[in-house]
Amino acid sequence: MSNHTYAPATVVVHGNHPKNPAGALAAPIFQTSTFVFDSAEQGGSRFAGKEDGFIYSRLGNPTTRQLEEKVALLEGGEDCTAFSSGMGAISGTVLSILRCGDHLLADKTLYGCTFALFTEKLPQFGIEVELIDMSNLDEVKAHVRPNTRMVYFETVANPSMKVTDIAAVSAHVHSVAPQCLVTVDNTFASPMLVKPLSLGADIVVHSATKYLNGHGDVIAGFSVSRGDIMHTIRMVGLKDVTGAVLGPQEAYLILRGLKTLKVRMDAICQGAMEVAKFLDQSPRVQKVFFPGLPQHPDYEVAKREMAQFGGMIAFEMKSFEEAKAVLNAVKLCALAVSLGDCETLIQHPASMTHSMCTREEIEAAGFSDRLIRLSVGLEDPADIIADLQQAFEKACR
Ligand code: LCS
Repeated sequence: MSNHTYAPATVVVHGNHPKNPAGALAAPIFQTSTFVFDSAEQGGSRFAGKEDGFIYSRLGNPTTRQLEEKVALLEGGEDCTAFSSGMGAISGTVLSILRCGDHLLADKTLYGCTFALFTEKLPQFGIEVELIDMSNLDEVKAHVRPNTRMVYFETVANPSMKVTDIAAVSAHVHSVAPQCLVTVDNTFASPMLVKPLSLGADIVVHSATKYLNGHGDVIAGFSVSRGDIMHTIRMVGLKDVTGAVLGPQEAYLILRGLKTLKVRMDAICQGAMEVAKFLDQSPRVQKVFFPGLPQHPDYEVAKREMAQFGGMIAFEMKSFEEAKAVLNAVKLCALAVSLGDCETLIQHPASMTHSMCTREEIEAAGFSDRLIRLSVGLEDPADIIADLQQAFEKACR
């Protein structure tokens, strides 16, 4: 039994078997900003990194630490740093690594705020940002340069559902630019479906607001990587640059939510497949973007690299007006941004999550103002389908 490796369904429940004070089964919430030292020498040693132990909750907290260790295990990384949002994790990660004069090669389809950070803010720091289609390996080969310090993309891109071949991109990037860190936003897939580090990526970032917490009541993020990279991200990106620290209450809620990640993802993926098939055969829908449908351009990559196809679906109506009318006609689906919750959420990327992008940027990212995005929840799929059906009938006359 000693070499036995636990399956993901077990890891989400047990993590690395922390022994809680007083034998508590659930993680205690260490609601404290600071930690009392036994002596001046001990305080000095902790600051000098010569002695393990907590100092101040911006640098680490036992509840948050238990969560970080569980997420590191789930993603197969040496260490993890928790942040108070996904954007905290992304900005903390890139600003820890990139310097003036570096080249960042990123996919052109990204969550809207990541897109804004990369295209508006990073260039102000002298970082050269280039956007390409990362799912096209020839484009990757043509654009990686000796000074490319980071390659960045989303496992399943928000909102076009493009799937990038993590293994192929990582292998090529490392062969021509060994110092380059391949960074993957694994929010849409979660470690239940893909482990980017095991496919060759260097850093994984997450909005834990989504599937990892899973209950729509927390904003949080993670960065996961090797120990040395993580040390830099924690001591620079978290401690000094963003200060975007996750509080212990939120850490507790995510520890609780994570316990059901495997069963939630299984049910959500199964439901999403049924909903995608319904959308695919609906005469009201022009095009369905779901990597689990064989006509999806990245179906083969998704089959190879993903355990299941995920819970996110996008679909295009015939006009912007029809898309808007559908959003106003749904009754069960909640008209809200975010994703990965128990409730099915529906939103309009062009005017909501990606409203900071110009029409040209939206087109380049592979979608339009006719696109609706659906985060399939845990309801009975037949009820989600019935809701969409009645909304189509009302909206498309
Ligand atoms: N990465 C991805 C892929 C995301 O979709 C989001 C948020 C973030 C990072 C940022 O995470 P946050 O700071 O919000 O925790 N995506 C959202 C979305 O599609 N709708 O609302 C938020």
